[in-house]
Amino acid sequence: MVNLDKITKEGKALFLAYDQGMEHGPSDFNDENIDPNYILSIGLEGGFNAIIFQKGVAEKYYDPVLHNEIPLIVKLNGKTNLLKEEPYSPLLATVDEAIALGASAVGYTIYVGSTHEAQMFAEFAQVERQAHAKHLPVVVWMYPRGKAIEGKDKAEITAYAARIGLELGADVVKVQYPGTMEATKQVVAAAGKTKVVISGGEKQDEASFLAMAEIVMKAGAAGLAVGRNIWQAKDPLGVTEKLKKIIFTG
Ligand code: FBP
Repeated sequence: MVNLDKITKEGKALFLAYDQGMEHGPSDFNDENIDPNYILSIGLEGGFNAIIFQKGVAEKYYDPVLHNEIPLIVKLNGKTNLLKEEPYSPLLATVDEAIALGASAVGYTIYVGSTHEAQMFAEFAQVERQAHAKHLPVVVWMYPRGKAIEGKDKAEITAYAARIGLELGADVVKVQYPGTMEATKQVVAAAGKTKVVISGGEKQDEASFLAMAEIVMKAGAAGLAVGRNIWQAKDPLGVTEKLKKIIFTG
């Protein structure tokens, strides 16, 4: 098994996600958080276990020497939210490019249930093979999407998605909050030895966001990978401190 020490602390993790510039566009940003340097400063001061960038942002902003206290996860695929067809997120960067940028892990999104699922499985399999050959951990975003998912039970389909992460060889599976503690327990059980991190989702009020974090940690998740609920917050470091208490000290 690949060593996850660089991107976890005692088996737990808090990642700072910042690939929304591609996924959602600048509508997610304000004058401050549009600047990747602002996100890096939150990542460093907040003591996050890793920061998630697309290749282009990593290339221009992440300096492996200057920023060595915050490990980098390079997101290898991505897409916009402009096309409304069945989602496909193509591979945009290689494992070797991520390593050259100083990555401590790589990330890839699979839209489970999309008509393009098979293509994403095949691409991910390559990524997993190449990353593991170089002892690099692999984080997979498992997001059920597309017509085939309509009407499916959220808890069940999220657990299914998490299980696929295990079956495909991911070290960490990132899923959206399935809605309840029971559902999160099912997700964690399905993922087995693959660690589960829950994504933050759209910005919500701090109390509800932290309540969700408590539920998922009690259900056995390894942590969270959060973007908007941190860097859209008025006091990102304040939320981070509270979140770290929940994740690391319980
Ligand atoms: P947030 O915490 O901001 O939700 O980020 C998590 C994340 O998975 C990002 O890595 C990604 O850009 C985004 O959510 C994808 O969101 P969507 O649900 O719109 O596909």
